[in-house]
Amino acid sequence: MVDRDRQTATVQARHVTLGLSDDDVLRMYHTLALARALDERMWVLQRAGLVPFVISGQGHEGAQVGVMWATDRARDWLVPFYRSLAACLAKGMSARDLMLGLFARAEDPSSGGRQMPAHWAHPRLKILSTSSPVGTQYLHAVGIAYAAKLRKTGEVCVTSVGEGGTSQGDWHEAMNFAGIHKLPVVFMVENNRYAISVPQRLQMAVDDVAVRAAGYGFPGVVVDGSDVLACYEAGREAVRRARAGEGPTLIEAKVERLTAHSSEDRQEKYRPTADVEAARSRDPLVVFKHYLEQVGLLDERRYTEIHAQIRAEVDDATAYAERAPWPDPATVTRHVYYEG
Ligand SMILES: Cc1ncc(C[n+]2csc(CCOP(=O)(O)OP(=O)(O)O)c2C)c(N)n1
Repeated sequence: MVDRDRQTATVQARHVTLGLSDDDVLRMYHTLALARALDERMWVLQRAGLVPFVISGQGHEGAQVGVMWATDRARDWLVPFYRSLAACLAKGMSARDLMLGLFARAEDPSSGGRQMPAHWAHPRLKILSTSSPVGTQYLHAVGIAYAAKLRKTGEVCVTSVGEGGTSQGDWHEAMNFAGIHKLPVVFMVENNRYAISVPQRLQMAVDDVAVRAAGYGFPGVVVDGSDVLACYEAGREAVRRARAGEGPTLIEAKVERLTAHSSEDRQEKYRPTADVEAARSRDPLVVFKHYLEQVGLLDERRYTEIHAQIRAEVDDATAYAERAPWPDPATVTRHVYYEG
């Protein structure tokens, strides 16, 4: 009993030591679990033929929520990529916002239903629209961070990419420029070891993407992406450095891709079953749930309550988006061709 109490106290010290309240970690859990539930619903909708395409953030939620929690979510910027569903939720997008994008409805804040699903954006929440070529978001983020520095706004910009995207020239250019100018940007790499079917060893000759940061003159850290608190801690230090004018940090979160690359992919064709099963044991949602249980913040009653709430939120978002009006075909060229 004494040992158990001691163990509980040590574990509890973790989020408290990090300066997070009980309410903070419960809200973080809610965000992770909501992201997962929305993502799972999206697959069901796709398989039912109601939406065209899904690309998943399952397995990446811990890294995204951890790092986003370390930002000033009203003041700072996010330049997401297609797996950033949980980061967008953490930044303030709603379940309805995300579903409206999937159903390509006029009210979709990302693009008014004009972009592919998972091209998240929300101008009012300072979430920038993304392009489809992987890695380009790093350049956009650097542009925002450069503007913030010139204008002395104190804003920080967070962006993220998969490890495969770090092979792109854009990625290296962004890293170089940000290092030279000590820009207030937090670079994340969500390393799930696969770029569609290509394993990491065929994408790069190093084990950790993070080591490359040294070549651009700023720190790179590796963090366990299944541990939301470790990601928060890394994010907090990166945001502190950025805000203090010390420049960028590269956070490489080792995450798992719990699904196929997208709804167009069958990972059984190239990924050993044992690998997929091992990935499940590093599911950030399960790891975080276990932590909250250990510190006495989550019991069966509260778990049921949270998940019932989430279920209702996902049902509402689905029904709302499905009923929402389509964009007017007469506006199909808006934001595509000059209209002046
Ligand atoms: C420049 C470019 N090349 C190829 C593609 C096709 N593509 C889309 S996602 C992807 C894999 C990217 O892998 P990674 O960056 O590791 O991210 P992950 O999907 O694993 O999260 C590829 C090759 C693209 N969108 N853009």
